[in-house]
Amino acid sequence: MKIVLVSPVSKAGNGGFILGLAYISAMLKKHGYLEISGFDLMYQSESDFLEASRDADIVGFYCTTRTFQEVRRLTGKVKENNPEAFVATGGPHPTVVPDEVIRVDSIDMVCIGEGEHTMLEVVRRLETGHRDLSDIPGIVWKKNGQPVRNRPRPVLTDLDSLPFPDWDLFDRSNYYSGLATPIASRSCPYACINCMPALRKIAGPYRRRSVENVVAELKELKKDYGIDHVFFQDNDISVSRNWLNNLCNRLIEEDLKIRWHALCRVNTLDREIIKQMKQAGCVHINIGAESGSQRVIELLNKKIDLEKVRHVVQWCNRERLEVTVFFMIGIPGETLEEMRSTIEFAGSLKADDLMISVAQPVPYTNFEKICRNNNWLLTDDPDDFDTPDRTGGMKCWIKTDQWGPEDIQSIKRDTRKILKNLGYQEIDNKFLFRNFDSIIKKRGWDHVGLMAREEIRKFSKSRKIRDLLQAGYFIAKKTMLSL
Ligand code: B12
Ligand code: SF4
Repeated sequence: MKIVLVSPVSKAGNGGFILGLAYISAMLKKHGYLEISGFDLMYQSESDFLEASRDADIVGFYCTTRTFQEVRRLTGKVKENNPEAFVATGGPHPTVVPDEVIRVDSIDMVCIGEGEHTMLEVVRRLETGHRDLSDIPGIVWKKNGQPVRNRPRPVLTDLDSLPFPDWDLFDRSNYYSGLATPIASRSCPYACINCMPALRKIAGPYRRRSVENVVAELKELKKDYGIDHVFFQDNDISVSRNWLNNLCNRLIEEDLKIRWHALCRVNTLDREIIKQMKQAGCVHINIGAESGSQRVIELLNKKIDLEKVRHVVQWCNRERLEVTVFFMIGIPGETLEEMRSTIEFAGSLKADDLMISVAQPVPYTNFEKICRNNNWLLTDDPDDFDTPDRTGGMKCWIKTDQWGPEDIQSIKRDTRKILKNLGYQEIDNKFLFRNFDSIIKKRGWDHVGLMAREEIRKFSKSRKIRDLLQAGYFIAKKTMLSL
């Protein structure tokens, strides 16, 4: 069976190694299906992909809400060239709205949720020459042109039973060399309104791999790919302090000399675990504070304490562990005064960098529901979200009774002024670095040089003028900050 797996690009561009497809590829290869090629259209050309699909038996698309229009267009092209190809889709968008996705003429099947076992069963069936998929759980497919929804697939409870992702699926030279992006868990047990229930629908209930399984993957990455830097893709690596503690202990014992980054929630962190993370090779954590007002944190159902955010930043500074803190403004129910207090709180922290974004009404979240019920949404097109405005920042897409996009724009202008006065420097109109020196002190110049080199390499591979211009801008900013 010739199988092509592809990730299309959205208007705003994509990033990162597509883990979902790499997991599917690993499962298929484990069972003897070796003729698999992967295309990440952020870096690989559409014509090469279409050429490879010409004689493919199966073409599988990774699809997010933002890439759905591209998936629609490209599935059409695949069928035009190769009407016999079986076109499957999966990922966040098909999982949330399978019935909408299956309506596309050129799509034969939608996978709901995890795809490793589903895809294996589908490939095995198609190999026999039969196209009746009635008994395969977790899909919506077309029987004589009509959509049929099969029974749901039970969620995978033992993540350790999966093979490690296929790191050779995409041309690795397109991503940061020496860096890998594994994931130790799926989903998240919390229920913040800006994220849930969409995430639970997409990723299922929270599950994680065993420490031993994660360590085994890291060892393999080091041995087979020379990886010395890992960025965990988990929504939150610190859900269980105990698990994190065990991971750190094992990494210290193994002395793998792998530096790592991770996203954490502050509620489970303390001084001891931060110290241990540093000893275990952790160089950077991202934490979400979201607001400088405890009342707004309650509105978000974030379940953290603002004072804890301050402590975590202090502990990280003491351990020389880089820390980025995420904030949002423009939350339904928030006052303009509270947005200003967020800026003040952010500025008062001694974090290495801050990311202050405009909250976005992501589809199928409670946040979106509140806005919809109050008629506060200014767009119905999710493609608008996160799309940079003329200044490169994010736009506000809601108008409540108290404030709207103009007010947010004016707060954004004030934010830049306030933080720049406090010594923050801006990069890519997004991140505000308190003091780039602090990062250099914590990591060393070689890292900054590496970041710039990798950026040039990554963008120079792209054939799009827009990407090259963006790269020029990005590199200039980075260089300015590092000199
Ligand atoms: C890591 C991550 C990233 C990484 C890497 C993304 C990537 N392309 O892999 C980075 C940081 C780059 C990133 C960026 C973005 N992300 Co993101 N990201 C995640 C995160 C935390 C984990 C994804 C993951 O790797 N999961 C593990 C793998 C194994 O699961 P999976 O990808 O879902 O794949 C499985 C199934 O979906 C299915 N499947 C997937 N593809 C296919 C294809 C076929 C044919 C089949 C049969 C099955 C199948 O099988 C896979 C294996 O079980 C998720 C949240 C989550 N799920 O926990 C958000 C998430 C996917 N991201 C999201 C968003 C919005 C974005 C951004 C748009 C954010 C932004 N503002 O720029 C960008 C877009 C980038 C892109 N390429 O799409 C949303 C998507 C929402 C939606 N409805 O589309 C999510 C769900 C988060 C959320 N809170 O809503 N992201
Ligand atoms: S915002 Fe983060 S902590 Fe909250 S539910 Fe989503 S992933 Fe979990």
